[in-house]
Amino acid sequence: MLNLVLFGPPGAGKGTQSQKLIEKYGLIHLSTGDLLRGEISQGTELGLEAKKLMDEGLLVPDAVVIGMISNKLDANKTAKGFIFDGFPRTVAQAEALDELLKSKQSAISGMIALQVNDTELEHRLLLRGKDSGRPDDANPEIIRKRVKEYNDKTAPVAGFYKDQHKFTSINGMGSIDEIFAAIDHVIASY
Ligand code: B4P
Repeated sequence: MLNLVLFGPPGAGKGTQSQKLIEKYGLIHLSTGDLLRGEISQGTELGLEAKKLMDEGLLVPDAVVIGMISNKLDANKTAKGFIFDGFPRTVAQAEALDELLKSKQSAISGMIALQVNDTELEHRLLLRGKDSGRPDDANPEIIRKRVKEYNDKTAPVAGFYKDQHKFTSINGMGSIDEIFAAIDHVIASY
């Protein structure tokens, strides 16, 4: 199985590159951001709780996202592999993912990190906020809070995969196709 973790700060292009990877490799896309927004749009209790945190630029509790991913893995037992987009976002989530995959005789193939500077991140997210309707994209203060959450809680997840020799970093600035070519090159090395 090809199991990829796409990593990077908010707006780094994880969702954008995931779409291209799905087309090429036929993997199942698991975006915890999309799953949470799905819960919000259905008005579930989980969605109502998550919305308060997401609108403020904060992470939702580990147990919530780990439960969602576990359900999705169970629902896709015959998949060729998965793209984990926006998950794991804490070391506790990374440990839980390893355990979940191990129980299915599988493992992460590698983490690919997209490096983008803070000015470009803010620019991309504010641009998307103009028509996405996402409250967390509309306000520079919330965007900065999301980047801070990333630096405080998510950046250490890179170390978890470095220790397993599964970490590769690429330049996330440039055209979408250039970045995809760099990701593809990494996948070819697995
Ligand atoms: P996510 O939905 O994961 O979103 P993201 O980090 O904002 O975006 P991504 O990196 O996917 O950027 P995209 O490709 O869309 O998270 C939202 C929130 O959900 C979090 O803040 C948190 O509250 C919660 N959450 C999600 N997962 C969680 C977890 N595991 N644990 C706890 N909480 C969790 O690109 C952004 C923009 O840039 C787009 O407009 C795109 O068109 C543009 N773009 C992309 N590539 C470009 C390029 N090369 N050049 C120019 N623009 C580009």
